[in-house]
Amino acid sequence: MVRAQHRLILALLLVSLALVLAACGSGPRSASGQAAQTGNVAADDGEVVVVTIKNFKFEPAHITVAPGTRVRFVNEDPTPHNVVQGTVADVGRKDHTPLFESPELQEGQSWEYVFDTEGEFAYVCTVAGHYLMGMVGSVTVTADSEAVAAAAASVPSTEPTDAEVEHDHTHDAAPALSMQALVDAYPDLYSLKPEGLVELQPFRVEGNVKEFALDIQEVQHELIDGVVVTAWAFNGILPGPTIRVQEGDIVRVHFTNTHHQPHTIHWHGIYADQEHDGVPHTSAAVMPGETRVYEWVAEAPGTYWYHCHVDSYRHVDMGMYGAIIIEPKDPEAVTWANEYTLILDDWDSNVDAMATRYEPNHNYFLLNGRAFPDVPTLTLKVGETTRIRLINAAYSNVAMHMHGPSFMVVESDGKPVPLPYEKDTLDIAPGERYDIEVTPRKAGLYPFHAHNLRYVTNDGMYPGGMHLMLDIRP
Ligand SMILES: [Cu+2]
Repeated sequence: MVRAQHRLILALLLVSLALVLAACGSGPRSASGQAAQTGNVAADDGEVVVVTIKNFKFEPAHITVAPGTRVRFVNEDPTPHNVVQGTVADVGRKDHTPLFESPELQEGQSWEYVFDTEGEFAYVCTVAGHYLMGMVGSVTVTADSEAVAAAAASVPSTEPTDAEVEHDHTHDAAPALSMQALVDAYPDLYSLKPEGLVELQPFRVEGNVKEFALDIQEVQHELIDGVVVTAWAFNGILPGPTIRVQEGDIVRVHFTNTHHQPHTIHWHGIYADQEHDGVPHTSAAVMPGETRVYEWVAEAPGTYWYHCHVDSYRHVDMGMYGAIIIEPKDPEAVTWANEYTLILDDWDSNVDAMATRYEPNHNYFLLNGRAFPDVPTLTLKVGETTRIRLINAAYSNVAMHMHGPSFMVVESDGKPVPLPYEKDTLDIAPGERYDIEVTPRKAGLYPFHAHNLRYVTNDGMYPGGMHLMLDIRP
């Protein structure tokens, strides 16, 4: 009852504010002010047209209204959205000053704007690249009553929706499940590898069809002891679990988006059908709550990886990646005794994942999601060949240098190199993979590290970053 009275008083205040603004001349104006996010404005002050924000879309995306119409934007998504005047090109310009800009609307919140002058008013949602997902709309304001009447047929009624519930929808990240805890909880599904990766087993195998399940979780992840960041992590771990299959397998991945952002999975290096390529604009994004089954054929043995392809600069940087290993069908083709996979990544421990402009300044450099000294030591044996699969998920080239034994470069991007060659320093471009083989002659402890020396620091402190030790045993 008290709450209802408050709403009435607030409504009266807002109506009087609208009247004051109306007296101040022409031009679109916000009826409810920048701070008001709830839709409790009296509906009898001029016409109200409702635009619903749902499933990352404005509905209807285009409306035609008469001057003086109040447009109410109601967010029905669990994800925060906003309404900012401008086209996608406009909002991409740093000097763009929007004519109107709502605050961030949480689920159930709404915001209103009065369109007074005739014209075309484009708008987008600028939250975390949502306009890339098609969150664009426009309002045509015209005094041509016939045009308005024709458009009105497809416009919802002026009745306000019951969207006034203030919903506290915070996205507090869950603490990361440690890799060991995940393996302990689901021993049939996961196995922990000595290089600090978790391998995912198929939940169903029928003939050569292997089916895997991935979801996406916002977790607290520790880069090094005491440095905890928010990550968007496949199955709650960083890197996401490794998918290991055999040449000729048909791979089906059931991806459930258990996160508040749209995502996809792109299979980097795999020649999937277009609809399974995981690019939102050539297939489809997987919206929060949706499940999509990706299918592709493991055509050629080698090292590949998967990553999200929505707003990639942000989503890959937030940790949405994992390794794919396709084993040769012929077991004789495995000529190495032992193997490790290392995924290189760079991280900004201060970045705001939800900022409109995603501008990371990487200050941590990771091997399998962790920085030195919190990375595993790799064990090798004199006279024995170890294959190391290197995947660069970072945004810069990384020159990996091995002390002690040099190595043979045997494969690149999942293809055997025509003539294997010997190196001690290997430049790996973003997205590239190299398989190298080491057959040490002497026992000892030898570093293997990025020779971009900024990458062997943790937030400027040496030693750290992309650095690990090879423990070569007799
Ligand atoms: Cu994503």
